[in-house]
Formats: sequence, C-alpha cells, structure tokens
Amino acid sequence: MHDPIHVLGLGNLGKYIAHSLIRQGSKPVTLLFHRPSLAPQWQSAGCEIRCVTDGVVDKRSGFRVEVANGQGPHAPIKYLIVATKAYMTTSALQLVKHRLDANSSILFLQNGLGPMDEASAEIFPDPASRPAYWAGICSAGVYSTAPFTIVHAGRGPLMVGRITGKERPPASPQNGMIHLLSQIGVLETTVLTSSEISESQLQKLVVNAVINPLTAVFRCQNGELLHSPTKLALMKLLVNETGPIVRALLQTPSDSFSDQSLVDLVLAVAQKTGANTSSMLQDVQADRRTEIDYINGYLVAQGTRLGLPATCNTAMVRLVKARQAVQDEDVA
Ligand code: KPL
Repeated sequence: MHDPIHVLGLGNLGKYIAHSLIRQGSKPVTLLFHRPSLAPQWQSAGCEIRCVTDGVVDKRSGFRVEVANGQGPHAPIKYLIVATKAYMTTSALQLVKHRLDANSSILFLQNGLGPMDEASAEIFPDPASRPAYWAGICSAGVYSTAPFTIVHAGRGPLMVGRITGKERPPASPQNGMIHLLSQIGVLETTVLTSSEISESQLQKLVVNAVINPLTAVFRCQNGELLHSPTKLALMKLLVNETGPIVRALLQTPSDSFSDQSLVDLVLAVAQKTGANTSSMLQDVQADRRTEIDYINGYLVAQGTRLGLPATCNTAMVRLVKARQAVQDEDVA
C-alpha cells in the first residue's frame, strides 16, 4: 500500500508528474537523482517543486530523495516512472537495475520508440525477471523556468497501457501505480489496452517524425509549418513515406492509419500546438542532443528491416544532425 513511486528523470515531465503525485498525496514519492548537478539544484530550490498554473504557484515539498549512482540504496523499487530523454533511458536504468525485478512495474514516458527494446536487450535480457513495462504518452504542455520550477501551460491527458511482449502473459488490468495515476485528476489519465497504447505510440511517432525535425530545421513554431506551401508539401511527403512503415508495425490493421488519416492527425496537432516550440527545436536551441535517433532514426531502422523506403526520414536525421553540427562549429 505504501510502496513509494520512484521518479527517474527530472526534466519538465518528470517534475510535473512528481508534483502531481505528491499533490494527490496517497503514496510517498521518491525522486531519484541520477545526475550529480541535481542535488545542489534541489537544495537551492528549497527542496520543493513549484508548479505554476495560470499564474498561480503551487509549491510542494515532502519528497523523498535518493541518489541513483549504482551504489545507493538497495531497497527494491516496486513502481518506477522513467521520464528521462530517450537516449538516457538505459544508462539511467543501469543505475537502479539492482532494485528492479519481476515484481516491479516501469512506466516509460519517452518520446519516440526504442528505449524499451534497449532496456530488454541491455538490462533485463531474462524475460522471467523482467519488470512489467507500461508506456505512457503525456500531452500536457510543461516547461521549466528554473531547475525545480515548472509552468503547466496546457492541459492534456496521460494515456497509459501495458506493453506485452510475445513471451509475456496477458496484461493484468491495472496495478497500484496505474491505479494511482488514474486517480490524479490533474493528469486526466486514461488506461488503454495493450494494442490501443501501441497504436497511440505509433500515431505519436508519426506526429513527432514530421513536426519535430521540420520545426528544428526551419527553426519555427509548430503552427508555422501550416503557413507555407513548401513546408506543407514536406510534411505530406514525410507522412506518405512513414505511413507504410507504421502500418507494417501495427498489430491489427486500422483505418486511423491510412495516409489521409495520418495527414489529418499531423495537421491537427500542428494546429492545436501552434504556439509550441517542439521538444526537438528546444533541444537544438539549448544545444542538447536531440531524440532524432528514436524518432526518424527508428523509422529508418524499421523501414530498412521491412524493405520499405525511408529516404525522407534518413534526410531528416541527417539534416537535424547537420543543423546541430553547424551550430557547434559556430560556437567553437
Ligand atoms: O510532442 C511534441 C513535441 O514537441 O515533442 C509535439 C506534439 C510536436 C508538440 O510540440
């Protein structure tokens, strides 16, 4: 009943989820510090997370804090939410893997696809002792103004679902962590079936494979993609190439994956998030590594495996990386 929920990865989303959980108050929340910079930042922030919604500041303290460095506490972790960047997921999990086993549940919240497969291959190769995997997609708009201060700028649901591999027994309907998340009104959690969450992940992959690299290359807000015939044409080109790849990855055929449905979806998200700076453009602007390898790079790998063309996705990977390399040259 009182097993804490551990949060690994304290970027915007990790802080938002941790804040929402402690606010809900029915389970202790433990923040896992896997970067040395986090402990001093936490002290400077007065050991609290501030969340600003519509100009109102909600400060929350009372979190437990543990250092995750591979040598920290050994107590088993029952519920783990991983909100790291996609490319940090396995290295962060390495630091707590001795505390995870088949009784643990991990909720993965990364953009793109690939981190779960990497975790299975590199960290939990034995299916018998592998934790239960859950995937989550959060559409809330959150950004940071200081290391432990976030602004909750847009409401959006959290969709979660159990990921069942071939060797797994059928998903149990819920577990304590998911039940708790679904109680948190602020997150508007929806629990999906395993095939529904896989579909949602693929839809999000298509959205991210179009909006993220184009906004990063053109350095524009999401909505600006809709105001140029050239950018619109590029969006359609990318969707048309990505459609066959994601359709081949679907567990069962679905009308929501026709080229037209995918174009409509991407345009609708660009419209709805028009004033957003995409996460990839934010990464480029902050000179951080992007998640392109887990978005368009993942599609290129799947296209190659399936014998489907992926030249536009390959071009996006190269352009985003070139954009960053040029920026680094300018700084040097
Ligand atoms: O998920 C996003 C991202 O920026 O990563 C979108 C939906 C494109 C919103 O900005």
